[in-house]
Amino acid sequence: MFSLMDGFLKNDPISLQKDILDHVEYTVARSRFSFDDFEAYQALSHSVRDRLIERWHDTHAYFKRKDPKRLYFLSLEFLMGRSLSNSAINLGIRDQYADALNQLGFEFEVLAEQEGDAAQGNGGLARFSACHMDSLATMDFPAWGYGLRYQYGLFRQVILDGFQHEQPDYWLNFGNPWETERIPVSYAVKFYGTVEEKDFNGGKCKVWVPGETVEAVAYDNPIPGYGTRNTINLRLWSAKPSDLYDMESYDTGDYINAVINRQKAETISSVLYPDDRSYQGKELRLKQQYFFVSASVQDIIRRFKDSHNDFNQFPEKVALQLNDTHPSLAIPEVMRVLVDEELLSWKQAWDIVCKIFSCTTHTVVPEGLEKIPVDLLGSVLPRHLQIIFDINLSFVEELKKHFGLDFNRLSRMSIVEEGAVKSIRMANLSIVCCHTVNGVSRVHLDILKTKVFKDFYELWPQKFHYKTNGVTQRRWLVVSNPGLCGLISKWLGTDAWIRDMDLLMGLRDHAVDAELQQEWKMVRRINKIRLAEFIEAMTGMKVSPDAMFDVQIKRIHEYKRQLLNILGIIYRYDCIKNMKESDRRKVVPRVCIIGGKAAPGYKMAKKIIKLCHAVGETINNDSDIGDLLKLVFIPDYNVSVAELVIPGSDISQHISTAGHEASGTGSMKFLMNGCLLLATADGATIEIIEEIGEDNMFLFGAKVHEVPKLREKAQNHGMPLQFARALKMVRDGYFDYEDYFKSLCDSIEGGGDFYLLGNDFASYLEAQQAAADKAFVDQERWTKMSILSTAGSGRFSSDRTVGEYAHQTWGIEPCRCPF
Ligand code: 26M
Repeated sequence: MFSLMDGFLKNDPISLQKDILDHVEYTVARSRFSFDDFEAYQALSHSVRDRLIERWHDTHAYFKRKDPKRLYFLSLEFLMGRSLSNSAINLGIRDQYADALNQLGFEFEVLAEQEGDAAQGNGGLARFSACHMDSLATMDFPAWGYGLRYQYGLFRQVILDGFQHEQPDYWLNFGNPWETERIPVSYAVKFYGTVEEKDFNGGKCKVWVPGETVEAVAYDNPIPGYGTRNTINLRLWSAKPSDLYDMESYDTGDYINAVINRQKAETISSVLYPDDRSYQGKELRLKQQYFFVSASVQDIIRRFKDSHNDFNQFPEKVALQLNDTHPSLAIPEVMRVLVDEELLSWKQAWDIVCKIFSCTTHTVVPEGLEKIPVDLLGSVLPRHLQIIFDINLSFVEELKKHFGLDFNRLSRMSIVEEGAVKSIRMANLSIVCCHTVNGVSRVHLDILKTKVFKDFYELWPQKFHYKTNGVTQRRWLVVSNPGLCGLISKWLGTDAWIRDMDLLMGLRDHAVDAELQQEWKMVRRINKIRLAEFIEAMTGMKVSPDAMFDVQIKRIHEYKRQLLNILGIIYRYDCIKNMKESDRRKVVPRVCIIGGKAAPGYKMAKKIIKLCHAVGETINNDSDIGDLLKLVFIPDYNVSVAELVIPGSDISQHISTAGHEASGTGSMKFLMNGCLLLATADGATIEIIEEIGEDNMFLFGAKVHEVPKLREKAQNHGMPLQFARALKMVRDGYFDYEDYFKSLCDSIEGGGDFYLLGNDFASYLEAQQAAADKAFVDQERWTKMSILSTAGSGRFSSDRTVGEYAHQTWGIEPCRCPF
């Protein structure tokens, strides 16, 4: 007897083959006797997608029946990367697909390479969203993700003559098999216009008469959990012209212009803003924020009203998580809908708002906090500005009661910033309205409490918490490093660690086992060979897998100190050049690998990229140096590049000036993959040290509490000699472009060395030479450190982070759909 609960699709190789061929013929519209790798990829992903859809329907039917409290995760950025391998693995049918494909003459891995990255985000914050979606699904939490469906993702980086150029990422060009357009799920989103007061029920009510209306259409992306049937939804909104739009132009007969104007609505979801604070206060960015927030809030309230009729139950059924302040307009939007449309009293609505919102902040510096000019907000969202003013009015009254007439404090804490440009402080709005504000590492919370949000901490200490970031081992080990993954499961005797990372601790018992060490080295070497091949394909450079692969991949930023790395490389180059032949033989050969994008408007970051190329050009072509030192810049760093580079790295650098990296998550991916860390005690690294011990990594540099004093000293003291020498080579044009690099050098020498490169240089070199070079020569010790790194990485799974959020912040429980 056939049962609906079985699902319709079978997963044996014959059924999978038939399924793929059907998609070749009917979805891709190619002959099943003749199709290429890309067409095979398309057919394969549609076949996987069918299976996702089944589980997704079952999951949502189950959630609807059980009606648990749901979490809604709102983020302007999701950096998902590729979906094929991840989905097939999470569904538990990757190997069956590989078999089926083999018989058709294709290789799963080759087809997986055909997929482009979904790069709907910038960096850490956006990967945070992606990892959290994977963990939420895997841990059976009833959750939804909401975001914006950009037509152009993060720009592509193209390097010409060593300079970064940006090109648009038109990622939808070849179609996106992972999404489903939901034409019926669409909402009108209003902008501009005026707010009118109308008589209502013997009182007054506000009516917003918009000047523009845009339609938000849902695109759903299934997110499968690992080892569970649960498959949750990431709903991204796309802007379409509204039917209500611009009727006047039609009436006046200007048909062509009316149609052209309609198309302008689509620009709202056209492009992702690169992470650059100078973009603050831009109208399009504000419209993007409100567009996705308004559609999401309407959708959430519609779903609630489907099965409830009393808004007092709203906080028992709904938790809204704001990823940084970017979606914080959701707060006045919920107030507006509840008061103006659902006709709740202000007090009722406010009580609800105070119970449902929580946020995570990813920022360390106060200058990084988002502000929106009052004039702009008042023009684009006139009703929301009123609501924010009203919230602020009550808040300032509360402040006066608490602190008395301390005007300095009041003006610092007010949601409205007075000044040349009167602005709304989105962080203040979030703190006032959220029940919980989370930092992303322990030291980050300290910085929030003592610096960035000190005033707020003194008022509401109970609101401030931290959940140290984590990353998902499904993508960062299972998908990207199958070799190591198999080895871990073999030695632990189980693959249960894929859902319970603490089990990795079991590897500690085998860290010095000669057999494991041998196998570990072998797997790592294969990954290095794969990376060397990739480097050759991308840059034309041949590098030897015998050398130490020393990697720094992340966004280019002054505080992340890629410049410290490059100056260290220059120093090493200079040393090797001046060495006697007998000493050269003792040098550990190194391949230094740097990758990362600079925000298009960030001049210093772009100069750092050029410097990296200029130094590489000199070193790589110096016959005195040969294979002893190479410097490679990997262009267009993204998620899938990271998946390839991380497993093949020996050492990775996380060398931000202490107190500047809120958490850092790249380090966690390297750690899981058994790559040793060369790092400062900043962000989450401080907690990594506690897990694996100082002996198993290369730690250097000033500590967080030492930085302020050292900064004063840096103004007055000279640089260490080796540092001055490396810098002088840049200044004097050893690598050419001396005029172009002048401001880079000045930022250190003339500018007070804000990021303390000079101060940390000596201990950086020591960590590189005395520790890393020495340890690498002793491969037994190195491999032990590598195994202990993986063994100690369990705490940095996003499963742990999400579990903490669920329990401590959101108040949600797992809701596991039966298989
Ligand atoms: C701002 C204005 C206009 C356009 C874009 C932005 C913007 C976009 C992204 C600003 C910041 C953005 O991301 C910040 C970020 O990624 N922060 C990082 O978050 C990680 C996850 O918590 C942390 O590990 C990093 O330490 C933190 O730098």
